[in-house]
Amino acid sequence: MSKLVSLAALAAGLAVVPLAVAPARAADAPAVTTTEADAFVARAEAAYGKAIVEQAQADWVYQTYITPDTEALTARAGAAVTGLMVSNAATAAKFAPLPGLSYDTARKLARMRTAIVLPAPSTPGAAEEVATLQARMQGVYGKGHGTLRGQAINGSDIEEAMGTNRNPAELKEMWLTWHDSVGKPVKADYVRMVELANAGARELGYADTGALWRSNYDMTPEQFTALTDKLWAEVRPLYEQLHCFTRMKLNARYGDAVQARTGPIRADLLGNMWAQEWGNIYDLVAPQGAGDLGFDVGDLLQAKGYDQVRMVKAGEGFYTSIGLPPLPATFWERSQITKPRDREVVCHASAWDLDNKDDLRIKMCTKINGDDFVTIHHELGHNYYQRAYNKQPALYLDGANDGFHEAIGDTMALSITPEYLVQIGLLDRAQVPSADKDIGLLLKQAMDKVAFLPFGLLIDRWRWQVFSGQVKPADYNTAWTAMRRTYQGIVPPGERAADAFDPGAKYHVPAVVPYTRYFLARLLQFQFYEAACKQAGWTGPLHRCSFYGNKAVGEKMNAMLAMGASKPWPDALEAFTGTREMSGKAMLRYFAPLSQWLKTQTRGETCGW
Ligand code: X8Z
Ligand code: ZN
Repeated sequence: MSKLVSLAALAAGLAVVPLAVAPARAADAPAVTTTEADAFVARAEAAYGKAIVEQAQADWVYQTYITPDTEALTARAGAAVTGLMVSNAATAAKFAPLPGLSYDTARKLARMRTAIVLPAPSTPGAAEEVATLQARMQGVYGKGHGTLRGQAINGSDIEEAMGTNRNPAELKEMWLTWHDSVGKPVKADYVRMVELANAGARELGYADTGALWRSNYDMTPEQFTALTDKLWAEVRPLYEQLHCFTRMKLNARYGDAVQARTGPIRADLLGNMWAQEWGNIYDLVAPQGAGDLGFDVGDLLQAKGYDQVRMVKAGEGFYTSIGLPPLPATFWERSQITKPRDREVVCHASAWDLDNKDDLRIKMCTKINGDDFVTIHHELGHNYYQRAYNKQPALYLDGANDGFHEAIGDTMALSITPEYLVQIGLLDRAQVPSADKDIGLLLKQAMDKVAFLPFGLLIDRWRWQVFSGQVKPADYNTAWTAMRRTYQGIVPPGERAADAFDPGAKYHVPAVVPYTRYFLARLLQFQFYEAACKQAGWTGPLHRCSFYGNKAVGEKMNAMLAMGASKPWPDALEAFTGTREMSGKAMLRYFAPLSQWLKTQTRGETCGW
């Protein structure tokens, strides 16, 4: 046997060499053993577990108290994690092709390479620069304002106002001022971030950062792109029906001068700053008779005197009803549930586990409305996932894939049926909509769930092209606007300046959070929900099913969650649903009656755009 060369120096991050993806070992490559691989993984994993806790602590303080100092602290912690991950990834690539590796060592080596969101090249200072750019962009977003009737309005208030305001001139003002004041200022930082991240991704053997992101799904990046194409093709016809119907109703409400009967929809009329979910304008599209649901969750919460903490308690109540333990006392002491009045924070909702054990928290600027009631369930889904896998080793402290992580809370929220609202005392039994209101209930859900699909897809489609260089900085905004039109069939409410950077006005772009996860989650949540309802023995219309209180479902769900990222995601999917395929079919089954109905409603319309 040839001389064995220890890779300890590499593992410690002292040397990083550019590598091809999973390179075949050259004949003259230094010999390494599986024992060394095991030892490297153990060391790397311990260092990683420690670094992510330090980063989470710094980032929590930053996001709940934005100052120049906390920005510097989080950037420093972020740079340390990036440096460590990039160096580990480079070393992992050397070990990866070694024959005879144990299952876990091989999987952890692979994860060390693929589970990096924002890489940096190994040049001195690069990790610091990337982390600084990310923190600064996120801060600009967090502190962002638009205007309404000429008055400054902050991010969480403008988000709410976009849902309730029905004045086209004011909606346009809010849309344009938000996009101009939040998006535009981060463009230069974004361009630089792309440059550095790509240099980092290339050192690791990936074509660009987009390919790196697509590599984290237990398949090749090309297979993943094809999978998202397949999924979108399944659900796209349903989206087009909903678009057609909604446009018809907006035209009837606002007239041709504001919204034409054909072509794309004006982006600010859909009840959401990004036109990503349209449930807030349900009142504008509700069908006569069948459409009056007789209640609104936000109104119910207000009427019963709920405050924000009580809303979160109700969310926790769903999880405990299916047999999961209550949240720890520290959750209530340490979470940010309402917007602090005396400092700048990142209001965009998120869920945290500060110690990778049980220091679970959410960070929200909760409003007492139906949207945030759903968001609470969404965030707690992250927390219960984190808790379920907290016995896993550090490199498996993650969802089966990122779409799973985003889908769990939404699966629970699909159980917020009228009957469930009666059970928790929010709705009177006499107010439960009768079966002839089913179309209305489905349409309300579709306005949120179906409307979201192309948005969930296009953010990363745009970023994939940006990272690959197919879209150059000078064309960032025109490409974005073109994709918004192609996928969603929407247009900005006014001219966009040459230096506009509209993608920067959506949280996940400046914060550099991949977004395809939400597209996957939109489909997965219907797979999980359908499976849960089946396990619960539900035989009625799917959208009326609530698995509230069902401990068997809770146990089976938690078993899937407890796997963390230890197995390829099809194993986790199979454990709960019995299938290994992600699919849009469950969602289509849920909305099948609505799809039929939309067809009759839009007969004679020129659908499409
Ligand atoms: O960002 C989120 C969560 C935090 S992971 C509130 N969501 C996406 C968004 O708001 O754009 C949930 C739905 C989609
Ligand atoms: Zn989430």
